[in-house]
Amino acid sequence: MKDFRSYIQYLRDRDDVIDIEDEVSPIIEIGKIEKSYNTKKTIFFKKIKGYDMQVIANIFFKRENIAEAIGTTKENIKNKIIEAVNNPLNTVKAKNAPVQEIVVIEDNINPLKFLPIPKHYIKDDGRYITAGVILAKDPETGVRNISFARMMVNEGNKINIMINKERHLLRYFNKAEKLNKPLEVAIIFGAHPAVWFEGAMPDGLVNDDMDEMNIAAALIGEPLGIVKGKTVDLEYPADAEIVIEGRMINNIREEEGPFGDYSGIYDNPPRENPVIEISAVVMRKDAIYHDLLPHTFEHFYLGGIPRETDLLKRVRFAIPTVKDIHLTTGGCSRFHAVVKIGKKTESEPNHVIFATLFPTESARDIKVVVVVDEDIDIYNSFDVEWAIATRVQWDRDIIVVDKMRGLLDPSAKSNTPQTIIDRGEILTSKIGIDATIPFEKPQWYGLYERVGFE
Ligand SMILES: Cc1cc2nc3c(=O)[nH]c(=O)nc-3n(C[C@H](O)[C@H](O)[C@H](O)COP(=O)(O)O)c2cc1C
Ligand SMILES: [Mn+2]
Repeated sequence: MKDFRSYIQYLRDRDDVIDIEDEVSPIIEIGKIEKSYNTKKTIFFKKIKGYDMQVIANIFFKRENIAEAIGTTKENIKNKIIEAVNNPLNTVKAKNAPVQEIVVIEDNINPLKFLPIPKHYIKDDGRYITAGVILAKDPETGVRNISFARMMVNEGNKINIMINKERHLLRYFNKAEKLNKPLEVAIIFGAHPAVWFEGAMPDGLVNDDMDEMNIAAALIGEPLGIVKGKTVDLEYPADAEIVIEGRMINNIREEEGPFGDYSGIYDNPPRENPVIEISAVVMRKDAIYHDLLPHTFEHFYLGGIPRETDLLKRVRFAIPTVKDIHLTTGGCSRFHAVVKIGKKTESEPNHVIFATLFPTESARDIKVVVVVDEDIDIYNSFDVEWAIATRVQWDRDIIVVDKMRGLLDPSAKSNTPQTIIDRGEILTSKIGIDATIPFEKPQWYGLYERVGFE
């Protein structure tokens, strides 16, 4: 896979793409159609009302698509990510830069004039960029970060960006503010899908001193071709579709939200968030706009698979008999973890529960950990529930832990009304379920024997 376009062609060749020929409005209509193909197809919108530009969405609607974008199989995806993090590659100056075929630099650029940025859900605060990834450099070290954040685009050249406290991007911006310098950013659409996926890597899996462009190159499997920005000191993928160049302005915060978010609820109440001032928009002549509908399986996989990888690495380090971890889509790939172990001693399930809940960015929102034996398919919710039904006694097989840190779950409690607004300490309780067969009475084993034909 060479770039974004060859990836789309690859999806087309195996009939993973549906073309929408009818004219579609970027306001609400587009989101409704995206929702209807949630787990089914990549969607190519050919005619967008009021725009010349076409739109693609839902490219990662199944796990295989992510695996193939980074040159591996669904089964090996976590190993491939760990390998890339441990063995970054590099970037090189590209020979040509299709992304800069068109360059728009003007006063008060309004991207809504040419980019069909959607309003997805009815109560969203406005029109949001959801699939652009943000490239920035650490103002002190120059290390490059790629990340996702929702960005609301108003008329004019200002964008409101929502960044949580744990984010590398916010650390960079805080450093820049201390140095009295704006933080330059490049918002990238339609780079190689491995670059897109890398943008979803959370703190802990990737540390803020690791260069994420080099990790993206390792996921692609070859050096990543880059070109220097027209108005910023940043080099972005030369084969991308569109890039918005700009800077995060010091000491300004503006109200943003509500926004229909990851967990399928509106992120409310509105909060004060940083502002990006746009300095240029560059694009291909026939650029395709890339969109993502929040609270779809694509969103879950992007958020969940890097976190599963981080958790697997950490939990297996503590308890080597751990085989795999799944963050289930029913729990938005964030709230419910299922861990498969090849249990050797009776203490392991409880150790696994505590190790999985160890409070890192990847574990922060987990509320349920189910530990199962090796015969259970952790990607099959029927099988997991069957293990719970036939192997759990609720008076002995659960652990409840109170006063842990949460964030995305609306039922989590805040200490004060202000903590909801400033995203301070939001508390949640968590449960661990040991759904493994107990060792204590070996003579019971016959009780747990599965039916079969051999
Ligand atoms: C589609 C998508 C949208 C996201 N939106 C936001 C967001 O609006 N704000 C935020 O803080 N994190 C958001 N995240 C999570 C982080 O951006 C993501 O974990 C990222 O890797 C963190 O990057 P950083 O720590 O390098 O800044 C989003 C993730 C995905 C996949
Ligand atoms: Mn990062």
